[in-house]
Amino acid sequence: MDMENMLKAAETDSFAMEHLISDPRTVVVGCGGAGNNSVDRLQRIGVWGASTIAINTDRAHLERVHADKRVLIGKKITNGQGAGGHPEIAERCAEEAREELEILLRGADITFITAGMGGGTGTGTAPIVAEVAKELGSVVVSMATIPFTAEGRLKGQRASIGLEKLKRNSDSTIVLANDKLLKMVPKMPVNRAFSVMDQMISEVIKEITEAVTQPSLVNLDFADLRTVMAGNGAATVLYGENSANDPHTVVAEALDNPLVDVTYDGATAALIHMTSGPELNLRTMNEVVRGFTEIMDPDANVIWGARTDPRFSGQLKVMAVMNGVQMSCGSFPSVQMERMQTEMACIPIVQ
Ligand SMILES: Nc1nc2c(ncn2[C@@H]2O[C@H](COP(=O)(O)OP(=O)(O)OP(=O)(O)O)[C@@H](O)[C@H]2O)c(=O)[nH]1
Ligand SMILES: [Mg+2]
Repeated sequence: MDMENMLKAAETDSFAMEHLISDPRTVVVGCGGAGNNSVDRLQRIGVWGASTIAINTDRAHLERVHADKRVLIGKKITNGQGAGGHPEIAERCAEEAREELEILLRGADITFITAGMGGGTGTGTAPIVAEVAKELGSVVVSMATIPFTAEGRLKGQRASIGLEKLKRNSDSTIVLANDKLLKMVPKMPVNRAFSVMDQMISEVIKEITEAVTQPSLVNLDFADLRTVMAGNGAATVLYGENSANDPHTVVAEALDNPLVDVTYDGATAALIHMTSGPELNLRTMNEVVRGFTEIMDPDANVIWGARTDPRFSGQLKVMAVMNGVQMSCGSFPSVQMERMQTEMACIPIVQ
């Protein structure tokens, strides 16, 4: 990933947005403080064709957020003051608002849900929002961050439990570890580091949406997305950007930079999308796709698309969503973990 550009974009909101075609209908829902902040950033960079919804139990936070719709839930339960780190309180708020959620989410073909796991509202509400969207027939792609080790053991445990529920209710759950920010932007104050994460989340949503909505050289469509995302798996997003002359480096860069610790063997599906200048040729495309498939399960379902854009002349940008990856237990370093044999779930050991 080109960190320089990512940082610049995070700070200036200058990331150029093309207009998206609004079919299929995309809805992005941010749950809780972190989710609301990601939606706020997405709204600022402006994904045309995707509508945004911010959901919170915290009125003060919600009032600061830019979104097409802002929904305060559980007014009688939290008095608009947040769930105070209690996912079970937030769950009650979401259950109470179920009908309202159904009205908001009806008609969406793709629902992106974003939340920071570890607090109350995002952890408690995101799985219920996912469940409602799924029941309405939408493809549900969740993007969840897991807390910094430094945030402590309790948050790690809450995050782990919330993430399992979210995974169960989503077609695909993209996990991003905040600790990865320490490697990428170690000296950055925490608020700005969070804004880098929010920027990444926004860009992934934009990339996936564009991959299926914008006309491409090799087209991906909504049915492809549904195929790749189905299966209740954990997914990771990989980004690489470099010279178009060197597709190997772009793929290596992408594979070296997962936003959570994962192993790729056994990965069941991937959606690969590349963008390059008009000179993009078949050989480059082939090398990129081969670079990913080589490290995946031989039976993996790989779907890919490509778009040319004069602004990317000489450059090659690759984004891949890999589904069914194994999340290493090291991803929850604040909690001692044990890997379950049968499933990829990580369960906390309470000492
Ligand atoms: N990406 C991102 N992550 C954040 C941000 N703020 C907090 N986080 C992470 O998200 C986790 C949950 O925090 P919040 O989203 O503020 O919590 P909440 O869901 O609003 O929960 P309550 O306030 O307890 O109701 C934290 O433990 C952090 O790891 C943010 O602005 N952006
Ligand atoms: Mg909050």
